[in-house]
Amino acid sequence: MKIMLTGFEPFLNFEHNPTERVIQALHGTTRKNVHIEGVILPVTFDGAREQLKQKMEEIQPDAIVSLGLAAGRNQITPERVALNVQQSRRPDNHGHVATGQVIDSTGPASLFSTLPLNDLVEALLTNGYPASVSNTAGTYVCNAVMYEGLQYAYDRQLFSGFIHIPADFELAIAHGNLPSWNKADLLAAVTICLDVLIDKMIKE
Ligand code: PCA
Repeated sequence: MKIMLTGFEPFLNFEHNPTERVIQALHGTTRKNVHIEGVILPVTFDGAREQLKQKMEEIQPDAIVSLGLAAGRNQITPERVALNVQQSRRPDNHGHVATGQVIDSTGPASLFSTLPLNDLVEALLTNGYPASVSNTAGTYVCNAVMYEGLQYAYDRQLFSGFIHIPADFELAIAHGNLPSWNKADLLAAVTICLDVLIDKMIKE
């Protein structure tokens, strides 16, 4: 079995994206016979969804886990819901500003994550990591990627969803006022989430 694990390139004034480093560490690894395929997506509304679609077709994953930086959050936050809308005053990496367009005019208004959200949070807390389910993934590029992944997953009845992670120390120092974790703990927390998911996949 395969999990497609996606992260993002840097965006806005963040000089790197901690999700990229997590993906680099986990790409190509195997846990309990489940292979992790890492993919780094561009932070552009159209490009990210297009590349996700291409990679899903190419990899044919059994589950999709997407990661994004939520600068300002101090916990690992699995997201509950993706909205069928793009809206942000902050430009994407192509300078595009979204003003409330739907992502898919034929799609539902929202899609719920199919990841085992409560199990993820419980496992993180048990291991001493602050975590909670988030009820909004925003309406920037992360939400669009989550929506696209869920459309693919609903058709095929797969586990799919999005997990936001906090900034790392370097970003916090550069920014001056952000909650942050060290890189090893960000990686360990994502690995815990993958292990919870893998156990569910094996049982199914
Ligand atoms: N976080 C942004 C986009 C890329 C990322 O890592 C978001 O939360 O939408």
